[in-house]
Amino acid sequence: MANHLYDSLFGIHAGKETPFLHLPDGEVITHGAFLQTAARLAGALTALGLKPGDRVAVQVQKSPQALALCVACAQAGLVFLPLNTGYTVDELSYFIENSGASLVVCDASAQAGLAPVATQLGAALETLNADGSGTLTERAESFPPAFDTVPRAPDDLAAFLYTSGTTGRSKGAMLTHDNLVSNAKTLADLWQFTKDDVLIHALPIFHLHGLFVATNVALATGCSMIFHPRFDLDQVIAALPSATAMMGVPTFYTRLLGDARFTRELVAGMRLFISGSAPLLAETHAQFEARTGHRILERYGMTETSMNTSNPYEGERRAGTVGFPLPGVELKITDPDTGATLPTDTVGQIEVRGPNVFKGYWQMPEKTAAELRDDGFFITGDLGRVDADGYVHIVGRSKDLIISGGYNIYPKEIELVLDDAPGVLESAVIGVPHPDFGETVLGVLVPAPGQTPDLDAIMALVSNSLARFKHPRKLVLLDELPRNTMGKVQKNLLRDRYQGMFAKP
Ligand code: MCA
Ligand code: AMP
Repeated sequence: MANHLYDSLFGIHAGKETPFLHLPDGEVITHGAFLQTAARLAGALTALGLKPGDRVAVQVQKSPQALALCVACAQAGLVFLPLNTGYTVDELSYFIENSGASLVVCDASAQAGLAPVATQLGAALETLNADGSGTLTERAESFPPAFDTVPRAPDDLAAFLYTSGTTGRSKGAMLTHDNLVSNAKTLADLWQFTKDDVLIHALPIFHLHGLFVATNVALATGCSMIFHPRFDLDQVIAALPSATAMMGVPTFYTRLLGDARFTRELVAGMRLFISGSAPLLAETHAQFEARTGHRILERYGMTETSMNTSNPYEGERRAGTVGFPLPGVELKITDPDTGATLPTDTVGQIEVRGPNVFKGYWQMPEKTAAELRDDGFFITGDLGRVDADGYVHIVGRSKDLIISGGYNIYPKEIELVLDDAPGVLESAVIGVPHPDFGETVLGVLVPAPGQTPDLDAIMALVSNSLARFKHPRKLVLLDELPRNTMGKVQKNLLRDRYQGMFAKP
């Protein structure tokens, strides 16, 4: 048996001296050299005693070695579990425990904090730093640059990506080899990538967007990537004249538009700008076209499903829509109460089915059953409609979710911390419009009778338990939360009340 992911996307480049990664310091890593690094890492992982199907939890800075670690896991039949570099030890403990990870790989600076957790949970701990050094790299050096790929079937697990839940408990979305392979091939074809493309990669690699959409499309076609450690406006502007394509979240595009150096001439060699992970304002779409002559191609996806829809490459890219279902993906709009399919132009819940749809949530059969129907349709939690021309419009979310700069934040997780804070009776966390991040987090607190909560102390409490990107940008006090007759907090009224709080000056 072959190894579906490795043989379909990664290993096909073995021995090729074609450029794969262009680094900011001018270094170029070829496909062949990259795969040799991955093979050495696969050797080291196997020698550590990891067996096919074991989970490898990875919280490291973005680097070529970090990307090679993902490939090494595929080659060795392991399940790669990337984690946001901002997560606190509290958050990490949950992921390591819940996934039953056998190995944790972290930056050396996080080693002291994580060692007790790893020991307690029976996981080995290795380091991998932003510059590629670390104990794992040292081990890998003694292994050969080739590795006997472990057989894996299309339905075997390749990755776990945790997504937060509306109850505040994160769920491990189980992605199979074929989920990743099928989506990468479809997208590479649809977006007309070729080996001559040069893709700007400034996304983090702990989310599906940067880790799989961008990287796997590049690997599926053998093109190269300008690989930036993070989105840095100056670096991206410097890279644009040498690039042909870019993938980003809307904040990338609004930041570029905010810079006078971003001109039609600068992007003369570009053929494609793709946006996703959060809604792109029609206003941004129009400004972008006026400035550059390019119409941004917006697409829609989820951790659980990879990409579902995309605006067309050749046809009209319609602002405010996410285009058509991808080839092989079925999409329907259903009534949230009955599950019945709704007619054209009627708003309902978006459901999708196809080879892209994940296998379920790790060890959470009830949650899986609640969202993944027996017939294979996945209930996305997004609300939308399909217009008469077939374009999908996302009009809202039935899940209580904030998307800030492309990061998903589940209010419940923050409310649980705020509700426990001294002097607080209850809280509601909402997303309000923000000029840079699209939405940002606002915490609304109701003081306990006769008490005045210390907002600075509460922010300190939040910092200890939650990653920085989840922190409320502001906390406000309110005498009581608006509720409907059923007693449910009416967050829409709160959003209306505070919507102008971070408006542009
Ligand atoms: C950074 N901070 C944030 C965010 N990013 N806070 C809220 N939301 C964020 N997205 C914090 C920083 O820690 C910092 O805190 C402060 O906010 C300001 O940082 P700044 O320098 O402005 O931010 P940055 O480092 O430039 O990052 C902004 C960013 C980044 C470039 C937009 O967030 C980013 O790369 N986002 C992409 C996320 C992504 O890939 N999403 C895909 C997931 P302090 O001031 O205290 O230091 S969704 C997905 O994968 C699905 C499948 C899909 O459809 O794609
Ligand atoms: P994640 O948890 O990272 O998988 O986030 C997936 C969610 O991001 C989707 O369910 C949508 O709510 C949102 N999303 C992704 N792409 C888009 C888009 N182009 N427009 C609006 N929302 C999007």
